[in-house]
This record gives sequence, structure tokens and C-alpha cells, in this order.
Amino acid sequence: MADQHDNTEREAFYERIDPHNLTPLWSVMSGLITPEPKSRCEAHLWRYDEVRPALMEAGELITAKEAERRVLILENPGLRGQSKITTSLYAGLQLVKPGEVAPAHRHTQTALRFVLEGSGAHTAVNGERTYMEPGDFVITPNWAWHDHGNDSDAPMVWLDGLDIPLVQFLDASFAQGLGADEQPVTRPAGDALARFGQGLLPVDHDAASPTSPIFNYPYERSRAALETMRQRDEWDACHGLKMRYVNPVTGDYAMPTMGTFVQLLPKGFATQSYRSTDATVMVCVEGNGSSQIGDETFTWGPRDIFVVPSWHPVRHEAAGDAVLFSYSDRPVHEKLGLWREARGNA
Ligand code: 1HN
Repeated sequence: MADQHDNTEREAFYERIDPHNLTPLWSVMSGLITPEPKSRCEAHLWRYDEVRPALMEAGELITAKEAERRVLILENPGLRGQSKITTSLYAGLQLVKPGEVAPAHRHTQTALRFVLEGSGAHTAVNGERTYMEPGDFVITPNWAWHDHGNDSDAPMVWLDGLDIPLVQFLDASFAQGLGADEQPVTRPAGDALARFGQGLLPVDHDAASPTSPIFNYPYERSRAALETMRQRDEWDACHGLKMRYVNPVTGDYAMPTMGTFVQLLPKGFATQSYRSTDATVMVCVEGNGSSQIGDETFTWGPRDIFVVPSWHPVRHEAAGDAVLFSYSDRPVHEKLGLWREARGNA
């Protein structure tokens, strides 16, 4: 039927319906239902050595307290102006200088911290402080009061990963300030890890929360685990030796909206091509190597951060023993039945 009408007749029709907030599906359908993911998110790498001077300069321009959080956002070049590193996730580099505090607040966005530089600054969550070291993966659950402080004598820098774009998409943002720099400390440091991170659980603990009760997964432990496991010499062709951080109460990811992973690629290991629907933010923790993402190749070393967009084929190659930390929106894909992966050239 449609071919019997000429284009001017159609155009006139579109113009007539437009004031009624109506649009014909057939003129937009192919952009909505793409045969494969089509993302504005681009593969990109931020070299830590290039970003660090800007962050230190920010440290001279504004205090952590005045800024509330002194952060430089890592904006995906394909998504500028949107505070996004991928379509659904946010990333930023946060600086807390000696003697500074980042005042207590809470919000419905979930946050992760991945420590890049410095030693012994703290964050407080649920009345407990945790003192942070490079490579530690730290969680701020949604709606939990949190504040940061640095009583060490060196600046501390960490990568913040939040589900901001996802919460924004759902129009579910709430936020509050506590009205104090620090929340009251009611538990000793290390309490959560002792209760939940030793293969033990408090006998009557109920699993109501979707976020792990462990809020610092120390790098020392994860790294030692990888080193022990490598002795079996069983390497996945696409991932090397890759583990996911887990909520010990449920066995699920540590956070409901963001999956976190740590992987070891031994010196000289080259992975097979792999792609998956979850766009991933990767951080080199140790070693160096390169990643081919689509038709671009990025070389990386310690503290460099790079993005693998949805459904882009990726291959990693480790020049020396390398450890990569990563986070993605994979838990959301999985829960909605949307997650797909392809190994090799499938
Ligand atoms: C936030 O609360 C932190 O607590 C960091 O360190 C980055 C970005 C947007 C909104 C809240 C933090 C944030 C943030």
C-alpha cells in the first residue's frame, strides 16, 4: 500500500501529525532495532601520566571540601558533555590531599573506588572506616552515608566508578548531605572483612541487601589468590585467568548494577578475540601490554585506564605479567536477559 503514495503526500502527512506529538515508526525503525549494538561510545585510553598533572593542578585550585568531591571526569570522546565513560557508566579520578576531608553525603547511585596512588587515606561507610592501599576495590552501596579523609602525608588518587547514567536514565536519583564532615565511627576498622570476608557469615545474617557487606576487597588478597591459582597453568583463551568479585552472602556480583573483575595475563600471553554486550572500563594495575579494540591498538602500563565499548572485539597481549581490574554493567544485562558474548571470530 505504502508504495502507492508519493513522498510529498507522506511528508505532508508527517507534518500534519507532528503537532500531535506523533511520529511514524517506519521512518525511525532501523535506528531503533539495530541488528547488532551500535554505540556512540568509543574505544579510548587515558594515560595516567598525562592525566595526573591536571588532577594535581585541580588540587591547587579547589579544596576537596569546597568541591564536595574533587574529581576530573573521564568523558568518553563519543559522549562528551554527558559525564559518561560508557553509555551506562561514569568514571572519574578523585584526589584527596593530606589533611583533607570529602564531607559525608549519600545518594542512590552506587559507587566503586579503585585505588591508584597513595596509601592510608580512608573512606567511611556504615560507621566503619577502611584504610586504602593501591589496587584495593572499595564499595559505597546505594544510599549509604560516605565520607573520605586523608591523614597520610601523601596525596591519594583513586578511580571512581558509578552507575550515574543508569540511575539518570531511570530518573531515580536522590541525594542528601549529612551536614557534617564525617559520619560517626561505630565499628572498628576491618570489621566487615572479618565478618564477611573469611568464608564465614554471621549465623543469622539475612541477605536483604543486593550489595556486598564487604566494602574493601584488599588487593593484597586478590593478588595472592591469582598467584596461587596460576600454578595450575589453566588459562582461558579469551581471558587468561579472570575472576569476578563476589557478594559472599548471595554469590552474585558485589554490586547490583556494576560487575567487577580482576585478571592475570602472564608475560607473552595473547588472548583470542572476544566480545560481549557489556561495555567495560579496564585499569592496568601491574605490568604492561596492549589491547586491540576493533581496529585500534592501545598500549598500556600501570594506572592507565581504557574503555572497551559494547560488542567491540578485543584482544589483549601482555608484554610482562599483567594484572587488569575492570568494571562493567554486566549484572544489569544478565538480569534483564540481554547479556551476550562471542568468543573467537564468531
Ligand atoms: C560521589 O559521591 C563520589 O563519594 C565520587 O567520592 C564521585 C560523582 C558523582 C556523584 C557523586 C564520592 C561522584 C559522587
